[in-house]
Amino acid sequence: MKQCNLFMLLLLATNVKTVIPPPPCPSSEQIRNAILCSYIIVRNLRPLKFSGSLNGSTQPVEVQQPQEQQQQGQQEQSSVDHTEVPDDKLLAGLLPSGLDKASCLSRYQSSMYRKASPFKPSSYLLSKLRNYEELHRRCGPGTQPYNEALKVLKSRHKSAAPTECNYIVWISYSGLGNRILTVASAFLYALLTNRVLLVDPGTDMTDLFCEPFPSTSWFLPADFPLTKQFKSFDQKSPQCHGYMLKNSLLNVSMEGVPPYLYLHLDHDYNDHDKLFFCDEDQSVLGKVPWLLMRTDNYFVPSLYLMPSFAQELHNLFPEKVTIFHHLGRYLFHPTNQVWGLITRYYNAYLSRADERIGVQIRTFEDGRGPFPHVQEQIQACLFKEKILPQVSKDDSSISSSKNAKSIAVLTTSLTSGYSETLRDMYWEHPTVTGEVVGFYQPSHEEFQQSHKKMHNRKAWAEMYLLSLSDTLVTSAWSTFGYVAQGLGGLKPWILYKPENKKAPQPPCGRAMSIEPCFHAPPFWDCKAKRGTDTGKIVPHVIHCEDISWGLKVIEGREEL
Ligand SMILES: Nc1nc2c(ncn2[C@@H]2O[C@H](COP(=O)(O)OP(=O)(O)OP(=O)(O)O)[C@@H](O)[C@H]2O)c(=O)[nH]1
Ligand SMILES: [Mg+2]
Repeated sequence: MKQCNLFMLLLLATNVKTVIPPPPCPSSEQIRNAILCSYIIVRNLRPLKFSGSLNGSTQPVEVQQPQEQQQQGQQEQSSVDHTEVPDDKLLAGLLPSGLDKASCLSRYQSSMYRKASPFKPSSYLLSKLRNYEELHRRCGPGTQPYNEALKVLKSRHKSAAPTECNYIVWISYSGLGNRILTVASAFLYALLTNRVLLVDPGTDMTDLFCEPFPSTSWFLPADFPLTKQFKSFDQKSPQCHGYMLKNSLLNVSMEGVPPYLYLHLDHDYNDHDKLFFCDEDQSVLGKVPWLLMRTDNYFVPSLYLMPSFAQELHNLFPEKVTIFHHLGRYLFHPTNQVWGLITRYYNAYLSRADERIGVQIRTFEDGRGPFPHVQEQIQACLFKEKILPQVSKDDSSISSSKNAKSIAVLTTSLTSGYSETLRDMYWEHPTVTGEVVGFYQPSHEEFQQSHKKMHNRKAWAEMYLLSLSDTLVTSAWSTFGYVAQGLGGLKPWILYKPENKKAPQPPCGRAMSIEPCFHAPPFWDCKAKRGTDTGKIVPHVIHCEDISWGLKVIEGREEL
């Protein structure tokens, strides 16, 4: 009980105004049946936006060609005006060679648009990725081990025979930013547990992303026997991991394991679902051939708190903050349609500027923007942090020379009002320093429309374009912004979430690291079997800047 009170105090001290009080603490004999003091946050009560197709009819589209020609193809002659084009197509060895160029131009052209990353992947990560590619080739769809594992899945026996290859199936779900972060989390989990990641294509995953692994597919085949059930899986499903634990249908000492389990790691998950993050439960999960995961969370920070994974994570990512940065650049290559959106926009509006500033504006207010307090906040941040030059009141005194430094500001937002106001300000008044500032916003979609192909293509293109900035400003709580900062390796200025329709003070603050925030982590000490503040266990996993109860990875000072 004391722990609960302590934790309650802690959360109150974090200035979270909209938490629902925790359930009463369980007595000690309830041990694994309850986890103390977890909180359902109000953000989690917002309606879910489901974007995946569950009719099982989507076919993987991209077929890998066996060997690429190493010569520079015609289509690689980009008009990008970069004098410093880094000749590092494989991103310091992160990308495998041998994938077809023409069917996925972005993969080997990204280095023409991005500055070389200041972070180098470790040689251990590179060898782990090459081994994973080999595993995926050996066990991927259509292979003998895959067909054998399917037989085990279909047998529906209570106790599954061990399979040569084990799988983690990612179920398509949630907004695009969330999907990118959760695929990366599931892939890291696959690396750590020697599983093969298969991606449910949903309605549009094949339209947005190229195949990342050579000579195989990461997309779940259309005839996968459980696809039609994805939609109905929930916390009450008999195959749900948390449900089985709650009803004592699964434990460490059990001889047999089921052929598949559904992992409910969605923001509304309960204390039993959260036991996924305990080593003891992982030892049971390790024996299950098929794991099907639905999540809208970047759950990597909590993997760091698990002794069984911590050392391996440290070996893979000696620079701890680079997990999503490296995995994101490795996995997510825009398809040619999306790459066209990115490169045409970049070449037309951004490439010639001396400096590129990305401003991502995402509001979580009721009603449509633009909101005056958000406009005020954006301007306050841009000027206070000297991200943009001030404008002069004296319109006649300063005129820009032809060779003045040019700044291109790329804004992304569902509404157009914010950037229009800024653009007008810089048209009507000169800057005090003589620089010229242009504002560009690729789209204003008004509201999320995840069922539309072009809407999602634009969202992906905009996240990518933001990641090409020199300086980045993002909005608190937004996974859209996290993707841009992670891919770009940029520590953004975060526009804090306004409360009560007032511009917050300060308006923004610098992120501690380029890693995304895990919005709904568990607060449970698996070993002591009691509630704990998981943001205080190790120096490199702490609470996020934008969500006080969230967790994120920072560099931290102490080594493992
Ligand atoms: N094109 C475009 N779409 C946006 C923008 N902001 C939000 N959206 C749409 O709304 C979705 C929001 O989901 P996410 O990508 O997860 O972004 P988020 O900011 O974390 O928003 P929530 O998940 O709803 O909390 C995006 O995927 C897009 O479909 C924007 O600036 N440009
Ligand atoms: Mg999101």
